Amino acid sequence: MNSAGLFDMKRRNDRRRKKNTASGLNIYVVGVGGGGNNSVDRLSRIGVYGATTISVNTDEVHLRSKKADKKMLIGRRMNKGMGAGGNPSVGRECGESASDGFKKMFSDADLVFLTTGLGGGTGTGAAPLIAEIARRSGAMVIGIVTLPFSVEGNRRRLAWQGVQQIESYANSTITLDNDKLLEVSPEMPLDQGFGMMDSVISNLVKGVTETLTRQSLINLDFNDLRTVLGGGGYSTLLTGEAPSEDPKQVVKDAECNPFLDADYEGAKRALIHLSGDSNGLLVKKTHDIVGMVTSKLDKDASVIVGARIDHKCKNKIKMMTVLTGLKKRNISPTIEKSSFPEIH
Ligand SMILES: Nc1nc2c(ncn2[C@@H]2O[C@H](COP(=O)(O)OP(=O)(O)OP(=O)(O)O)[C@@H](O)[C@H]2O)c(=O)[nH]1
Ligand SMILES: [Mg+2]
Repeated sequence: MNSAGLFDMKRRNDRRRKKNTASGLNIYVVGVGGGGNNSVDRLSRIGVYGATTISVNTDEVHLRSKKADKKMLIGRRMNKGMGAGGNPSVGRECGESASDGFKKMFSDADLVFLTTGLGGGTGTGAAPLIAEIARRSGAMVIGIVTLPFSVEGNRRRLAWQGVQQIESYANSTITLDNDKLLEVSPEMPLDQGFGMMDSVISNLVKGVTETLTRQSLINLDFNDLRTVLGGGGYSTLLTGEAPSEDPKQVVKDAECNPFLDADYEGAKRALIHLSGDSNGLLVKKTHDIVGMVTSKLDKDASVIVGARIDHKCKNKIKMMTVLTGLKKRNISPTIEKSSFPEIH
């Protein structure tokens, strides 16, 4: 059950929230565990305007080697900075030992992106707790999680339990599947394959953050995001780009992204953001792209459109769309819920 109402009320009532940025929003991107730290490292290297990146891990050596604005080593007293050894209960305990630190960190948070590679000990154990603390602090929480390869055995089962726990606290959770890498590029070196996944994560984080924090032609504000993410149901994401002369190709490109489930038929809410240079974002082209997406939504869907001129998009149009209120998850477990092992 998602206790959205309760948590959001906390935010509305909290008048002590400090605004640390020009946009007035405090946005954090938190990577938990090895996979999560790798995603934050790649995102920190690309740079994301308007957000603070934070890496959280139980593994000191890995944490030290990764780039982030802030780093938090959790559970050092328990495991001496050596990781959670694939055990989510250990990961959770390490998270609990740092819960005051998380509460303090999120005390001024408006939006938290939480990213983790599920299936190991730290991410699977600590990320649900971090989602809960962020949400109880009054922030909106977007989870972006990856599932381990099926051949990783029991990790896949643990990961699904992690998905369900994160979903119960996050406003919206997007699940990516490492197995897709096998379909898309079986011969690619693993780090490059993970890099492709990370670019999906970066597109979402950068797209949403910069949409909220940079001046746009059609501005999206935080309440727009709240409207789209706040209504329950499952979520998915589309990102695509195409030459400005062929605007409909932008949607086709997004729908063909092998890492994302393009089945968004009947979605109840959508946030569609377009960027392009001044020759690209013409009225008719914008209209056609938005129309292509909305033709598949529920007939009463609420749709919020944003657009920004970005001179870096030379002769290109880019789209980033968050779709929510889906009846089914973008990826589903292949095992019964009742067969999940318990995390104690
Ligand atoms: N997409 C992606 N998946 C990763 C990456 N690194 C690890 N994974 C996956 O994430 C799962 C969890 O691994 P880690 O993130 O290393 O685990 P952890 O959360 O650090 O947990 P412990 O090491 O047990 O404390 C693995 O089973 C991999 O499938 C990465 O860089 N990208
Ligand atoms: Mg680890």
